[in-house]
Amino acid sequence: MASNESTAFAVNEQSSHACDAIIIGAGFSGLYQLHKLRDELGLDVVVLEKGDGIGGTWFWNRYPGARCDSESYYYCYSFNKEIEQEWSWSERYPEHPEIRKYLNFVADKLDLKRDIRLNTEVTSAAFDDDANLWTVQTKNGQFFSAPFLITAVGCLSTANVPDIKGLASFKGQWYHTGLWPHEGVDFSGKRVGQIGTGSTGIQTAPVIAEQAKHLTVFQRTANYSIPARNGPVTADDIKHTRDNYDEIWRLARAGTNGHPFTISTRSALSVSNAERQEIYEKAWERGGLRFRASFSDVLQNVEANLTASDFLRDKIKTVVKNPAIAEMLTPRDHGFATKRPPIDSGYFETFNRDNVLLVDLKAEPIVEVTANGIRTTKQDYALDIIVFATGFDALTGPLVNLNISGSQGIKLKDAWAAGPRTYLGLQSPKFPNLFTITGPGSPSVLCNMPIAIEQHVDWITNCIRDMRANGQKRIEANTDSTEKWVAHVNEAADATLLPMASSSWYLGANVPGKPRVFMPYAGGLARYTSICDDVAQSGYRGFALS
Ligand code: N01
Repeated sequence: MASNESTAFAVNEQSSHACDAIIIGAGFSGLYQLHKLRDELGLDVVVLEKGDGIGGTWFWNRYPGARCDSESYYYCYSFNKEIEQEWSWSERYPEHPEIRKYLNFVADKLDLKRDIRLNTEVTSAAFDDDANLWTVQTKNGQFFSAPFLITAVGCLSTANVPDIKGLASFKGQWYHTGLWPHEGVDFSGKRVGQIGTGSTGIQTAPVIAEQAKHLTVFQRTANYSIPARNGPVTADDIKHTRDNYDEIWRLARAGTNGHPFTISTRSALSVSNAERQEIYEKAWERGGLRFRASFSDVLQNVEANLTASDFLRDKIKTVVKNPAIAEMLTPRDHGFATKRPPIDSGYFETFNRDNVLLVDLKAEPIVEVTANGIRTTKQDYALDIIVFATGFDALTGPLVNLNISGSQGIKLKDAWAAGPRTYLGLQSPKFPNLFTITGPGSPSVLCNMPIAIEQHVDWITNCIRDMRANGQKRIEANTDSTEKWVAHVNEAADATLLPMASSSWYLGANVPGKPRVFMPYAGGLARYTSICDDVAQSGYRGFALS
């Protein structure tokens, strides 16, 4: 292990900014954390943001068709009545520019921007054990130091571009959806190849197909998808949600996934075939992620899951005209919602278009990218543009890439070499005073994110408040409590069907070489919140405070 001296920075005092807390990232998490620490606790806080604007995931994900999968009226903050009552969404599922507009509205309303440093990419962070101080270095050579460091870097922010032979030789343009050019991409007259059919690929393919001369979709794993049924939000809808927000937020916090609807208490196996079909039909017509809530055991019982999977497989046949293509698009290797279920606007219909071709990569894997396109084991596909909708190094990638060294110089990358080890998804042993918003081991990506974020930020803020009130300067997760939490995260996942999808990014399976560990906490938001509250009330059981 490296000594503390070798990893602590030699800081030039003049270039260093000292404050009470450093937050990395200016998305939903960073903005709310800044507000809480600065405006409620009165701390001196700085937010360091790599992008030249705020918005986090919504700053980077500007691919065609990028919109939220949670409904707009609850994909927003719940902590401020004025914001809640003043803001109006235009669509059931907001598109990325509208979400950025919302976050800018919030940031302006709360006067947050004065404490956000844009174009400031963190390149490393190191903890000084003697001073109980974090020092953060940025790409432009600045240093920031503070007793508390809070990562608000998102769960899906490190692009996963597969290492395909020959990509550098491609004469056309290629893009990853999570790093989309702000000026947009002109697809007109172009032959486009899209790799990936997760939530992103399913959102973007219909839009690209409308704009491009030709689209080839390279599919490795067929996916389920539910129609989003997007549409405008009416004045009546707005009035209804504004009048009912207290109940909406109560429901969202009381549930498993931070959505303001309850999961049915009935088993899919407790009703007749006809009744089950009718319930699924209604959920299909309503659209969106709520389909999952049709029965209590869709994600708990293999037989129950099969009823939902079969219903959705049949729907593909009714939409896609060519039976051979419909079969290629039909998922057979995993049950519905064991991977994050996408929702779509015309995805399966896209394969009825004359200018769209589907390539099954299981039957003909990619061999290489050539100067002119993609070569599979069967043929060459000529392309002008390649779109990588290939997902992210989820949950751990954004944290490990910060190059964090904790107590006695231990690197986060090494501490997590066999998979992330956190206590409550909030802290890791040997990384004192470092808090992670929606980190691995917390419900995070299994939830409606703003609600999960608010719970984490509130807990972290209360913890810092309590520490300051008690004159404590250091908090660190115990190894013992961390090991127990990691075991509990596994138990919670094993009580569901989620670990069954072997190619899921929840398991890190999408990134070659990444350890296969189920990362988010699947025990539900309400249960998780009560565990976190109980830990705090017990005087922070499982943490060492001094
Ligand atoms: O990424 P993914 P995503 N060769 O990892 C394929 C959130 N999100 O960006 O399944 C060929 O799900 C891969 O194939 P396989 C949401 O939580 C939210 O789509 O690994 N193919 C898969 O088809 C979501 O779950 C919104 O076999 C390769 C695809 O690429 C998460 O982000 C919108 C490959 C990647 O799918 C990630 O979604 C969009 C290779 N080498 C996304 N490598 C909202 O609206 C990967 N693939 C909030």
